[in-house]
Amino acid sequence: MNIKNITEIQDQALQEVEAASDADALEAVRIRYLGRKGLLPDLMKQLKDVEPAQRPEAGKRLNELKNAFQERFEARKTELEKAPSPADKTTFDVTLPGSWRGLGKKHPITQLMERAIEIFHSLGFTVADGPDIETAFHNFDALNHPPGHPARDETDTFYLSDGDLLRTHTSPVQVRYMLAHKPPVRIIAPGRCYRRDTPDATHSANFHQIEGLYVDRQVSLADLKGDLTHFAHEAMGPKTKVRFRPHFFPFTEPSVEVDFSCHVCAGDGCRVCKQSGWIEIAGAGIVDPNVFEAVGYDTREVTGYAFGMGLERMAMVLFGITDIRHLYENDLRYLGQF
Ligand code: 2NL
Repeated sequence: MNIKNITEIQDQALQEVEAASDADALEAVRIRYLGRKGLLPDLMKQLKDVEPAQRPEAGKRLNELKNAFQERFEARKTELEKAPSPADKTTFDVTLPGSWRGLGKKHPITQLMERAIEIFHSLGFTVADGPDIETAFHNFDALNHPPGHPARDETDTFYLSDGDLLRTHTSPVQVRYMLAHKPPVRIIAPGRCYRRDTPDATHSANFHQIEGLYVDRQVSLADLKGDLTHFAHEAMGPKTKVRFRPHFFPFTEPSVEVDFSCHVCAGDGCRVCKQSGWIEIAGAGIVDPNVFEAVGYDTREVTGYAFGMGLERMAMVLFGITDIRHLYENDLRYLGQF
């Protein structure tokens, strides 16, 4: 040990004190130099080996080192205590561009439902809704499904233990509406429906329908044709053709199935319409008098038309979706395309 040595150690020690970036680092520096097994106590012990002539000077320099260290240590400690914590120091650069998280999108079923509502709204329809859990009366009896009708079967309908059920169509919404309002009626009932189907590419136990009901004096099949044709032109383009084929539904008589000309090939025949040129869009008909009797409407005063369409089916043909399950797997990369 010599005087030059001590000066170098002092320079080094003071630099380290200065460089300590927080209280813990500073304490570590103090322990390294002044701690019981630190460098300074060690140097003090070595004093006895220094040449007697130089010993007083060396001792003095060691004391100076200790004092200088302690002084810088205290100063740095106060500095760090006053300084804001690293978290507080984080500054916010208001000129940086924000991070882009991408826009959300409506589910294709929601998009279709909102568009259909908009179009029927322009024809004077208002939206009605009702419960998903229904009574057998509102879902079946009032809709001319006699006891023993196959749709009522436990293999087709989800029943609750009290005999109520998950609605199999949105028609009970219209039944409730008619029970609560006198004619005329012009409503649409969009919503979730449930059927006990085994899921596959075209069947889901949970799907969406939009139904419409128009009741007034002298409502006819001509009104139904005109309104659904207007809907076709608005939804699929003004060149869309519409055709009605005879069919059967328990709650309408006569009943029809409604086809729109294929939006992909305009009727020429393609993969989407299975070479027929037509796509089946809705079921409809003139409300059966038994339905009006169940809700207390006078069948000598009023007639009505009703229709129903499945939104998943429509989404599949419009958007070219090949498997209904894609609509419910909620892969945002898939759904974001529509
Ligand atoms: C289909 C067929 C249809 C109705 C729904 C209805 C409602 C009342 C009275 C009479 Cl309150 N009818 N709804 C009528 C005919 C067909 O839907 O294939 N839907 C996907």
